[in-house]
Amino acid sequence: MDNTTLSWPHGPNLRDVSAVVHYRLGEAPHTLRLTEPDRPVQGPGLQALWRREPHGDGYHLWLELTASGDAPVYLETADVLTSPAPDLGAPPAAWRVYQNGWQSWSPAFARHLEGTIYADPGTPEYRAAHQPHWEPDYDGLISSEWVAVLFAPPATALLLSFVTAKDQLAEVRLRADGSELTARCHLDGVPLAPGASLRTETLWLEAGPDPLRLLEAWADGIGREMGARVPSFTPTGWCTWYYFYGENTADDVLDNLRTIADYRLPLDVILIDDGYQTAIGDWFSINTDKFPEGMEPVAEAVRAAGHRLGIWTAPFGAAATSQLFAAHPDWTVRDEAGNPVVGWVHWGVPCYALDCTHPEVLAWLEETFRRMRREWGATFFKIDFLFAAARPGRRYDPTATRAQALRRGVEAIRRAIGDDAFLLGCGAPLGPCIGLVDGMRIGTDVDPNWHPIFRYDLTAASTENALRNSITRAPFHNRLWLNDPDCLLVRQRGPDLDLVLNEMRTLTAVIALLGGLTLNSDNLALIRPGRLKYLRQALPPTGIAARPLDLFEREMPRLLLLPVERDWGRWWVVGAINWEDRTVETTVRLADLGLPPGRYHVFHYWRRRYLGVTDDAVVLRRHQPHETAVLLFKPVSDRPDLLTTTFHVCQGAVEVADCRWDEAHGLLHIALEKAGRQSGEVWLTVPEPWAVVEVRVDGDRRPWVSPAPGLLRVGLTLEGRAEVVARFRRE
Ligand code: 9PG
Repeated sequence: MDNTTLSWPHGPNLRDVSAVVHYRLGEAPHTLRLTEPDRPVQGPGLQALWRREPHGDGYHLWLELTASGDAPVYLETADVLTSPAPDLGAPPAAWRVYQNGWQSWSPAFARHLEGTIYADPGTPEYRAAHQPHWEPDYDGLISSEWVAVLFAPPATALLLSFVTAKDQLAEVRLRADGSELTARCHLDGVPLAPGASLRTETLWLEAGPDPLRLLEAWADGIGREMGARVPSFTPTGWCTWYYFYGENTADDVLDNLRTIADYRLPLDVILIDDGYQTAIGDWFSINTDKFPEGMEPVAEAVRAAGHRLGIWTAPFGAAATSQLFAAHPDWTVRDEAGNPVVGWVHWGVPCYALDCTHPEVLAWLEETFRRMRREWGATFFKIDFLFAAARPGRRYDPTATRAQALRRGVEAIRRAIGDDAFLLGCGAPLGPCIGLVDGMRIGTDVDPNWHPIFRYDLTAASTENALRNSITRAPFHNRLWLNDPDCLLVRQRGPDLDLVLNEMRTLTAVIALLGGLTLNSDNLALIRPGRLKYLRQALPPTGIAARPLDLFEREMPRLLLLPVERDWGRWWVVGAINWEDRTVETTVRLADLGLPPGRYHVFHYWRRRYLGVTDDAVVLRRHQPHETAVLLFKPVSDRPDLLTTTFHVCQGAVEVADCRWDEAHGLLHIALEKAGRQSGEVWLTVPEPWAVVEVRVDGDRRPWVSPAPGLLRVGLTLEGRAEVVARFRRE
């Protein structure tokens, strides 16, 4: 093997691999190309070393750069790998490329190089928010942030991924015509002083037959390298945004707080989202039309009711109309002409990007968050529009990259809130936040509509867009942080919600199967109480994400699998999603699920229907538009056993504390445990020669029904704990 080929025993091969550094010395642009690892190459004023180490079955690659002259060099980009597209045994047109978006709301999915749903709205706003490296040569370029997986069916996959992300933004670029594959670190023109050295982020290159496993391995790897924070407890809560959209008053919050108590809803965090402040940046200037007595009494009530107080901010912005900007016009990132750089336009108001390399900005950030914790008792912080801190421009510290500037800002917030507060990133560039945030929004906003009002923008608020990213980024959960799929809406259809029952159940099911943060955002004070049963079926989160099995087959994955294993049993919960606007027939095969061969009971959760036993496949003849069929697969047992409960979408994963079979006495003991109050059913399978004698709930005999031979069902109201004991005899 010569130095410019990277290969794996069973393929693929990367030929003509080199590394390239673009930099300036004075005004003159220079390009340095390296074709051999571990041999220094000298350019005008810059020495470069391309490093390669074996890692797993693959490689780690990075560059070490040293300013070797007597003047600083200005570093633009460092390609730790560039080559023609590799030979994956199939032409690029047949490939699926996992394309990860830049920030929380940016699209992520395994893009089909031909016939894709990907659309680039091409507007300046879209570029500012989603295309951090946009340049005029973007046509025909696929750019993926930090990680890409190239997959040629049936079984050739190549992972190109950065396993460090603190110092430089990094992307994998692929030309759709196959002419170029590049893994690039962005150095943003920072100066390297004479004698100084710098290293790029580390690229991990790996190949294998299973692209989903490679993506999961990357998430494990970068999480480990960057010290990901993965709390063991997954937050639940209620958020003001998706009903009130900022118009909520203090009384609205207090009404919802009371309703949560009255209905005994197991929701912890009360998140006061956007709208309480008079302007972005003026976080202690409370809008007294909405909060007449300020934030304190509301905060006090939230805490007194035993909830965690959550506060939304967009900490790296200063509205053009804010007191903050008026007082500190010098705190913003500047463009070449010296004008403040707009981070984003917030509901019509331009917000300038704060310069997080400025010591006064960092001190102000710390003071702001310390005060929120101290004065309001907030312990949950949703920090939004974080990409503003990484907007291109001039900064106080000219040696800081965009990634470093962003990270310094988030670090200041983490210092201020303490280690025990929950920090939720939103609108956040993903890589530099790893190790600092506890949770991360990984998709666009949910919305009362299924389809976005403006189609062809995969980041437009809509239930469909939010769910897509939550599914395609499911492998990040518990590896980079806890995923936040955005809020669950269960209110009845009407002027405030356009989701039909199947769509609302899909939102509920997917959020429940993905096991991440679970916040409701209805006006609970007005909701029809009957709708709360859906919310309860998603609570609490399991903490574990289902795997999107067909991630690399479909741009909108349809198949989620959550394996559950307890010492008293093992089962699989499947979410089969119909994204089509029409009824389809769907076949779910055991082989596609990777289940061990055997016979399985199948339960159709939302329809509360037992589908019988299969050793092969389940066919859903009328899989309705936007319906998620939640199917339970439970191995057939030769003695009475628990089939399922209807208290949670994951069917036993959270509410069944124990399940014991006492063969000698023919007794099945089931201990149920769940916060709140909820009615539901427990379903049991009763194989021959057993027959049920009686069922008791907390000692009292209960009626039961047999919906099919060999099956029985008992209804009960679960308040905290219940014990179900069924007695059987041999016939
Ligand atoms: C508050 C909201 C909520 C929501 C966040 C974020 O104009 N835009 O492109 C745009 C994108 C996202 C967005 C608002 C506007 O939503 O995701 O949960 O906190 O801010 O303003």
